Amino acid sequence: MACITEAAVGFPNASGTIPPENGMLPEILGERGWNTYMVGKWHLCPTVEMNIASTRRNWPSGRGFERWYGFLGAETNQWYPDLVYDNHPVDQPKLPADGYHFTDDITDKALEFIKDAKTVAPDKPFFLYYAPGAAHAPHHVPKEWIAKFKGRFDMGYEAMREQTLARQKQLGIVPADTELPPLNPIGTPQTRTGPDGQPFPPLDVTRPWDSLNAEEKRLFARMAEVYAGFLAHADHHIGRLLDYLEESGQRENTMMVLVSDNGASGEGGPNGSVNENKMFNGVPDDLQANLAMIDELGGTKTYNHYPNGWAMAFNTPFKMWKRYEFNGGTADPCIISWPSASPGAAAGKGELRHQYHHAIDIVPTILDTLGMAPPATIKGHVQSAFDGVSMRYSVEDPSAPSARVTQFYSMLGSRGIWHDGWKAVTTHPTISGWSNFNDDTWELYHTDTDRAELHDLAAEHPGKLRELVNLWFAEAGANGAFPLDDRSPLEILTTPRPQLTSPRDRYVYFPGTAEIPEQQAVNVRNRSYVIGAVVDIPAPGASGVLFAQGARFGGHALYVKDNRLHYVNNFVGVMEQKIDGTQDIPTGENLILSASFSKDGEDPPGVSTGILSLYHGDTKVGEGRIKTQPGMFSVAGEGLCVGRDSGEPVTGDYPGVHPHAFTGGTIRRVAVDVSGDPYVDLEREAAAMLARE
Ligand SMILES: [Ca+2]
Repeated sequence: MACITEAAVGFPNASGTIPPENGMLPEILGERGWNTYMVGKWHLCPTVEMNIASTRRNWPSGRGFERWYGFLGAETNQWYPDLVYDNHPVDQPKLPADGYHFTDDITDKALEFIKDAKTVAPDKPFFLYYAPGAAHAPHHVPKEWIAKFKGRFDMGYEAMREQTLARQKQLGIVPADTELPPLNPIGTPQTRTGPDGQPFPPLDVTRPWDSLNAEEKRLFARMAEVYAGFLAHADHHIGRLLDYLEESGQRENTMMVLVSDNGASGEGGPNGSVNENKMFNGVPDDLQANLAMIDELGGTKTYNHYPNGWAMAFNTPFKMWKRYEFNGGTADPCIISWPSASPGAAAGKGELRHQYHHAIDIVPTILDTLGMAPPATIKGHVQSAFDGVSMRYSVEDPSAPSARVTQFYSMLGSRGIWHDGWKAVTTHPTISGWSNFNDDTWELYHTDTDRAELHDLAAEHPGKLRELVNLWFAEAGANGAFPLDDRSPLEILTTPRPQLTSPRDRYVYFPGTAEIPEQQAVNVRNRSYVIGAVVDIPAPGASGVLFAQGARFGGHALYVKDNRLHYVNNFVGVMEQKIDGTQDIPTGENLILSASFSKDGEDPPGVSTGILSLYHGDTKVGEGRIKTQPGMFSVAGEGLCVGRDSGEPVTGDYPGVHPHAFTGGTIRRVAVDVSGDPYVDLEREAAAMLARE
């Protein structure tokens, strides 16, 4: 699994799947008598399998977890999560207005799972994989948690880096002579262009704090306060798990491993974002619009991310962030609490270790601690050999040399390799579209002493650099890292990927079914479409959602309010384009209420513009010019539904209460036609369908 499923290109190891020969810990432990639970983020199955019709072979339940509760995709709205429970999507137990938050919810579930089995079999061991949405975007957290950090980031990101580094030195986390890299360590649009003259990606430029005006400083500092609140809130809930273990006498008999999954994220770009979906759609963020939302940050109206200056500060003392193979993208904290009975546990308490290790070393460490050999086969699949090694030796002997010798890295066009205390890394901007990988500049660092990768020794040690670059290619071949792919987010996200059924000209949906994930639903991007609902309305007063796809941060919906038909197209959360019916909804059976978008141009390229018309049967009752979203409505979740809008609503204009169900009539079905045929043909087709019933 060379990259996330949303960037899968279908080559071996870039298919969004962890192959069965790479067995997972719950698959191993479940067979040996452990109960196995997972809550939170999965993101380890292909998008084609993130739906109710798919095989569950790559779901947590297919990979050894007996019980699970969380979301399948890359991220989820923490107020309106894309919840799946064991084998099917479920509605959240309560709404944000009633105190719902995802971290709170999954922690309750984790405790429930453990307690359920402990009640029946107190001595049976358990394995829990707890992966909160925190602190991935969106940074959603109750206001009181944000307030705890008021003013704490006013010093700006450069000053914060200095304070953090000083504390790290005091604690002995980094060598005493560690220095801070400059902001913009790989260049700026002024200093660098691609091999074919391509621009330096503006997303990866950091604005110096003293170049910001007072309003920008206020906004950027608030974004960091929100993030800190989100993380502290998650920490609080992790504490609830520890409290339970303590109270139930299991604390000293439990091994705990705490890691983050990559460096802090630069996805917020130079200015941060109140809606990161803009980035995925190639829509620039607007500072004034963001400023206007400052008091909403962290709440239900934002899908927010801090500016990349904070990513660098939170990665102190490293360069760059997630997506990059500099240490800012790859170095993570790892805290291990050993069961008190394990060798060296008492000696290692509260101590630091400096040996080089990687996430792939965690499974061998746990098996080693349990005195358990990995199985030769799982469900008939012969298992691959571990590249990772146990870290247990380091507890017993802090001065032992690193048991790892080589670690290979490659991500979205950035490449690196660590070998025996040295590291070679390219300065290639990720998701830049620069390509021409043979022209990449490789830098060489002695990271045993230079953790911040500040002193490039490539010119001094060309032989060492050659050795490492050659080793990178050998490891890349062995790990299926080719082809390299540095295309833009929009190109990557809109690349066609497998669907369970081949694309159709016409999709028919029904009320009362599970939400249809966007990847498996009709694709209305950059084309004409007609949404037609066939309804029975016995008397005036029908109201609610006929069709909805997406959310506040991008989506569209057809609904009835005040006895009129309405269509709204929420363009990337930037603007709601609303078309209102000008006549009262008729009553009767088999009425066709529809919205027809006729594309007549693109502005800018890739963004369709055209006329959206509303109809009652064949009578036009409204029209207006709109533009439609070029990329996905949502990175994950917020699918298509009929008769309600699940999760976050597309608009605040709906009548009634969440999920704004259609009432006062019956929806027979909703058809979405993308054949490009004119409206009248659709109606004829609909009439023919009715005749066949
Ligand atoms: Ca929704």
